Amino acid sequence: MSNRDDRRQFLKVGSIAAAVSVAGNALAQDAAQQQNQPLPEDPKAPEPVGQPNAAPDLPEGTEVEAEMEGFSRFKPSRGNDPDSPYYLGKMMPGFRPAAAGPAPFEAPDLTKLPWKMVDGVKEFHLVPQAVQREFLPGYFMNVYGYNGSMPGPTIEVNQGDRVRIVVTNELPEDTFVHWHGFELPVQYDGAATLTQNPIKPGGTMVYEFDVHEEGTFFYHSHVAMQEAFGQVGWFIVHPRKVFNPPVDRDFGLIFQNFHIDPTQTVSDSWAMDWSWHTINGRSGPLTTPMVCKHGERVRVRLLNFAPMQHHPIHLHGHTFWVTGHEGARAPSTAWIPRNNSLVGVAQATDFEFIANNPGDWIFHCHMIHHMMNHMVRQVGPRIRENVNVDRYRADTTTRPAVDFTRQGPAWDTPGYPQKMQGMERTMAQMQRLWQRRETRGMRANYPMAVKGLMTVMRVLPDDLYRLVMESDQPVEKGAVFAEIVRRFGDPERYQDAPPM
Ligand SMILES: [Cu+2]
Repeated sequence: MSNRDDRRQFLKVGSIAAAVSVAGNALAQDAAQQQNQPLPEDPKAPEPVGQPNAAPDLPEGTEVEAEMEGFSRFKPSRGNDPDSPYYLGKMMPGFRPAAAGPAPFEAPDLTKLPWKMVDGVKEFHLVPQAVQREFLPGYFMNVYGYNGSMPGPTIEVNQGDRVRIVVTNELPEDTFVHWHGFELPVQYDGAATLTQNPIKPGGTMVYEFDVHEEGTFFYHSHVAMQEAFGQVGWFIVHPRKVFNPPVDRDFGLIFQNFHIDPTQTVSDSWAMDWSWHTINGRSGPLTTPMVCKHGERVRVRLLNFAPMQHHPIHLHGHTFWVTGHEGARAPSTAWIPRNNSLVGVAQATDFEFIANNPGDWIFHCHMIHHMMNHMVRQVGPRIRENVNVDRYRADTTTRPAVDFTRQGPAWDTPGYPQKMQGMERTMAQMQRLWQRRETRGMRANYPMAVKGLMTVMRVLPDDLYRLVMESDQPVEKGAVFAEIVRRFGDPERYQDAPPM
């Protein structure tokens, strides 16, 4: 039996389990045993990893089902009826029971702001300051942030908490902090001198309020130029009652744009054009992938904190539900299924989906100019001395040949205003990309694909998730990808990645 026939067999078993309301686990295990077949061989493919041939399975002791009304959490599927609550997995719960509380919020590449309980109040210390942020390996930019980070560290609280945020200004100029979206006493709104006096350099202000809301909020400076320099951070409020259906993962991504001229490290906030793009303060491929398990329910909260650019946000290989915005959780009757959703400036959107399609899926802004850095006319050959693009455009027959060996001066493709070839990276910079656990087993040339406002959602079968995220076993580049092709794709058409 081929790998695909095995899967069909498994999924058939899964649907019977759902139909007769039997806990799917025992049947799924039977299916896993049936699947224990030899794999097609590919001499170039990395060795099998994890538990080769492992079939998708429900975790031990779970009460959730593998399939509901024609929608499977283990394979791409739509469901039988758009009016069903389980169409496209709309109300399908994750593995994590609601009783376990909300899934911890995770913003890749950002830390959380610590707090201590003082007289029944959660007290945070927030320090606006000039910081250096490594956008790409070796590219350190001078930006504004909080507590050494840009964006600032995440404030994470529960609905009903009272919070006290002690803000001590280490910027060389006045600042204000606005708690975006909170219905709080006006004196703490941080709306510059409309509501308070400036926090002077070295000065401190205490903000204190009850949080009766729940949802996706953020804090930011209320000085426009400081916002353009990066002063923003998450302020996540978990609901008293876990949102239904519960999720297993709760990721957060802050999208920002900066105009930083070549050889400069400081953003030009006057520019109407933007040359550097960051997700949680990193540009692709330094954006750290989000990693989840096959079959989980995943939430991604996405904040657009660009000065003036909107972002059509696209996830490959899945269809997500838009379950809320920065205002509030939307009632499920208002959810919309999409695979691309526009997030405007200072808006946040919550996406939820069942990760039913294993693989490394790109998650990105679909604006062409945001898919790589320096997609602007101020950068590249056009502004270099004695270089005029028009001479290449005038006559295509005499256009100099492109040097695809990538050596010598002709390496700069004539006629292209940008360095379309990608960025040159040193071995140390490449190692920086691969040092992250989250990238283990991805294709060797994945960094060429992930640029600007791009990151990756990795959907890994349980055994591969444990291999990548929890074990110290070495994992060859491409091994996890190859294994997923073996199990879920067409191994006979497997393509090996050239080593970088
Ligand atoms: Cu964009």
